[in-house]
Amino acid sequence: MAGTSLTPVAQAEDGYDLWLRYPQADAPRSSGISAHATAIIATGNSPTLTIATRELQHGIAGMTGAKPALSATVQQGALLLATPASSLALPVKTDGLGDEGYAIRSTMVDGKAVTLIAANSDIGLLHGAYHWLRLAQSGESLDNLDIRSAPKIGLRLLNHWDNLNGTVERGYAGQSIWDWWRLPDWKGPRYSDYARANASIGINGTVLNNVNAKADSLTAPYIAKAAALADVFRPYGIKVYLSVKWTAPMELDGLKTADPLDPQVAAWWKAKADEIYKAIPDFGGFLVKANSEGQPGPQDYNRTHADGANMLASAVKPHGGIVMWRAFVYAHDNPDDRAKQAYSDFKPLDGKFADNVIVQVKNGAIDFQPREPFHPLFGAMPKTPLMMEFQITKEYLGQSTHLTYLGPLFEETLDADTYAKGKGSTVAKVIDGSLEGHKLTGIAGVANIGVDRDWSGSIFNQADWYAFGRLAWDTSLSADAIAKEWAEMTFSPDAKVVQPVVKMMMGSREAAVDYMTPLGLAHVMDTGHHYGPGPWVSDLARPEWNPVYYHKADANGIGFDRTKSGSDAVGQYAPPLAKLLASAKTTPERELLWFHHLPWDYRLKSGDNLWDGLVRHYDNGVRYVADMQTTWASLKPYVDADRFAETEAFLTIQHREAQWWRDASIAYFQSVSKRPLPAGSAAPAHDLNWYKALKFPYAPGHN
Ligand code: BDP
Repeated sequence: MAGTSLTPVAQAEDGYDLWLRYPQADAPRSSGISAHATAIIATGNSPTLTIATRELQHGIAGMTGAKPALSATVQQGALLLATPASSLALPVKTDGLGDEGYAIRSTMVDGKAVTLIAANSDIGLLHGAYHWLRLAQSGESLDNLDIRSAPKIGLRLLNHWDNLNGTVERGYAGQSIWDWWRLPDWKGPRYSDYARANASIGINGTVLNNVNAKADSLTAPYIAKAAALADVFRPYGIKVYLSVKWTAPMELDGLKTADPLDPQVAAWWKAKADEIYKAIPDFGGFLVKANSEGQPGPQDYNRTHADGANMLASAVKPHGGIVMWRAFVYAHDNPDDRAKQAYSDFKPLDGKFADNVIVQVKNGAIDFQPREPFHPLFGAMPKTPLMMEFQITKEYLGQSTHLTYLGPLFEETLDADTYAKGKGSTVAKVIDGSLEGHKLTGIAGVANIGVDRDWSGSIFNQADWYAFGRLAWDTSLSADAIAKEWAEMTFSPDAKVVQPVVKMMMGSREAAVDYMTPLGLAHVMDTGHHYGPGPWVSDLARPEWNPVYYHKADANGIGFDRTKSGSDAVGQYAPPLAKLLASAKTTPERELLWFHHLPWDYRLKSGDNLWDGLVRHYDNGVRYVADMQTTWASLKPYVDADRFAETEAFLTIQHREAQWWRDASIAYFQSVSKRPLPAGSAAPAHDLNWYKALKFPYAPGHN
């Protein structure tokens, strides 16, 4: 947008509208939008089409001040939504668009110039409508459109770690949006607003309850509650799924065992699946956390994960359901490197899973750290569909207040090369099924949604939800392009706002890596709540719960040796990659200490020794946050007062906490390395004991 006289928005913005704000556009843009939406024509009739046309009318009315009429006949300049089932001769082929994709083209229909949104289904039309609105909101040209878009990944899901009592595990945006208590009778407006936001970015399913599941969610009253939500979500193209507790047959109906090979157990699950599908005919299926962090599972009966998954899979199979079986496992009695355990458990099961099972793998082998190398299971189970699990909620990345845009983290993992079938075997190709020809494909994001008015705990956290959805739809999008779209819709298409905002966002995750876990460090946060630093912690029951297990810092050096001389986790990667990672010199520096234990005077590419370089990373992280504060302050004239003030306050918190992370980490590592700080680096504000004494018994998100 050319405009130089952007006026601040007068009305208060509380973030509830997310990226679907549709504010009044300036004069040239608004008339451009009107010219391409003289009327809206939908050739068909369904709840989904009603949503699509209503959304278009609402959006266009917001941006132009005039609501386009619905019309039954094609007219010049109209927006026309049609499937091949309509009586019109469509000048656009819908082959290859699947059930959810769409085409948008500026074309002639019945002799009139129109913008045609074409799809094979009404859901495809809804997605197309949102795409058109995105263009309009971001100030893109609406002339000469010729767009085709279809998702490569089939299941694009949110995972809610929401508990039946309304709390959200690792949730930093308030209580759960599911009002289980008053469901199914009361279905508040949040539910359709939630579905609308998800549909606008292509998310097509949601797992309603925590992976640390209660059996109660499978009782009749709770099935009815889930069914009520499914009814709201259905016209938006969103299915519901449930997390299940392995021992539910014992807890709910007194079975003596939960052994997956016991016929009574299998019969129980079959009857339960039948009951669920009666209430929710398009129910998606089950998500399972088994034999992990104290959850029961088939291994308790000396059965494998495949035995367990396949038994559940056969229960949902007649209904077209699927099972998502999580690979997030590590056992207290296994002395092996925690980063190796999921691979060791699952790799031997490749080829043993039923065809409606998909194994859900976290992006990294430990646990959603600020940075982790991609999980070695990607590319290592060619016969098994694998789905990605990202964490959108920022358990380890500043929780609700830090501005740490996750787009670059998602992109880095999706673009990582597994070398499974030679160069270019990216993680994205593993999960979209193209590498091994799998049809069942998926990606999940642990939701960052709660009842906070702004849904996600901060305005900028909304960008992480947005980026997850956009990348799930199209893994080839760049984090940068997504940030730009988001900023245009969330604030304004004016480059004066967009450029600095995108710049802040794009470096923000790297800054958090710098002030929390530079150079490949991981898992150095304080216990339980995972809020703030605790690299000194060494007294927890299980070795792999302790930060000292992960950084292994001592007087000589720091880092986890995962090469042959250490745990040989490197050997779990494909040979060409394993070879690179075997040597510190050919390991990307950003993952250095993840794979190598190195002396403090190891020389980094910058010329600094490891100790000095480490300290400089901490300093850089803090400095980046200070720079974001300066940038944000300069945007005051262009951002509405409420959203400006919130972000300003949160950046102040982030700066204080970045400094705390830096100071506490340096105080601790210096107590071990006994080295002086490099020139220009300030001493921590307090001594180590001061940091160790900090306690946060009421930090949110912690069970
Ligand atoms: C960890 C969380 C824990 C989750 C677990 C999981 O700290 O709350 O239950 O992952 O993914 O990140 O199962």
